[in-house]
Order: sequence, then structure tokens, then C-alpha cells
Amino acid sequence: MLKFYGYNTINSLKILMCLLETGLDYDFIPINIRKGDQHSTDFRTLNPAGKVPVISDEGRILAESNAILLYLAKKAGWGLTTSAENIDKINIWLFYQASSQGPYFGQVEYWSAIAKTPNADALAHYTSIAKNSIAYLNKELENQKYLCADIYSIADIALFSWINECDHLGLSLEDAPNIARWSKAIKARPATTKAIEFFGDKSIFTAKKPTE
Ligand SMILES: N[C@@H](CCC(=O)N[C@@H](CS)C(=O)NCC(=O)O)C(=O)O
Repeated sequence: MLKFYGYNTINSLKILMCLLETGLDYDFIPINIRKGDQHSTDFRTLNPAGKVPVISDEGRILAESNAILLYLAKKAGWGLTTSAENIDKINIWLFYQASSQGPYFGQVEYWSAIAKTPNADALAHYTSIAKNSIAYLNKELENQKYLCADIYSIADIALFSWINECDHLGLSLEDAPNIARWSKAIKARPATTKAIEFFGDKSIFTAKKPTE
């Protein structure tokens, strides 16, 4: 059985959304990163980087949420059998998310909600980059329902996870109506609703997975 090691985090949410969307069976194993479970010898054997999410399946161990998304989509035969052009688009979005959106939104979160010593310059700098990222995404969604034309895919899942935190980060979507529409459509999907509810609930430490 596929094992999914995760916690209530942006990157773990992506994996749960994809598992529920594809219907792949799995066991959920909570790794409480607030208590330091990610540093245990057992977990470091799976991911020496000491970060969630991780999956283990059929003798394969994968870290990095977007690499996991690609693995799961391929395993489930979901979305990757479309044209080469669409596969290129999905890859471009996954790399963009991991190298730009994720790190910059992460910095906004750090300087707005975590840093013990406030730094207005750092917050303004990263907020400005995050706003540019929002404008870019909004433009890309102007004439298409999802990031890869009209097909809901792992590209949408990857980008959605941080967009879903915009309120909490103080990033407005008022000037980004296409993102607002896209995000609303993704949130309305049963798999997304279940995944968000599951991680919003402390039962993740007792329940194995969302109830059917
Ligand atoms: N690029 C990685 C980022 C993973 C990551 O940063 N995970 C964080 C939670 S979102 C973590 O496990 N942090 C624990 C730590 O750094 O000690 C991915 O996409 O999976």
C-alpha cells in the first residue's frame, strides 16, 4: 500500500488533493514537524532532507511535492496522457511553482507571521514579488479554465495550495478575478474540500485518512 507521510502544510495538501482526486489508495502517516518528527532517524532514512511530504510505494521513495504529483498522476493515468504540448505546460508550471511561487510566498509568510524581528523591507520586497506572481497567474488564466487549457491537472493542484493562503498572507485577489474564479472552482471539487477539511482538523493524528 502506498504510504503518504505528511502534515498540515502547503506541500502536503497538494499530495492529499491528488490522492483524493485520482482515487489511489494510501495510508496516511502523520509526521508532526512542529514536534520535530521530521528529524527522527526513521524519517531521515526516507528523506535525508527532513521535510514532508514523502511517499513510499512499491519500493520507491519520493520526496519533493511536485515530483510526487508527477509520480501519482502517472501511476493513476491522470492527465499526463494528453498532448506533448500539455505535458510541457504542466512541467513548466511545476518548476515555476517550486522555484518561484513557493519560495516567494513562503517568504511573505515568514516576514508577515513568523519572524520574531519584523523587517518591513523584507516583507515589502517579497510581497511585491508575490503580487507580480499573482498578476502573472491571473493573466495566464484569462482565456482558459485551468492552467493547462480546460483540463484540471496537477499543475492546478501545485499552484492552488499557496493561492489558497492569500487571505492569511494579506495578499488580495481583488485585482485577480481569473484566479478568484479558478480557485473557487478548485475549492468546489469534492477532493479539495475533503483534503482541506482533513488538514484543518486535529483528527489527522488519529484518523488514517478522510472518511469516505
Ligand atoms: N520543496 C519541498 C518543500 C518541502 C518543505 O519545505 N516542507 C516543510 C513543510 S511545508 C517541512 O517539512 N519543514 C520541516 C523542516 O524544515 O524542519 C516540497 O515541495 O515538498
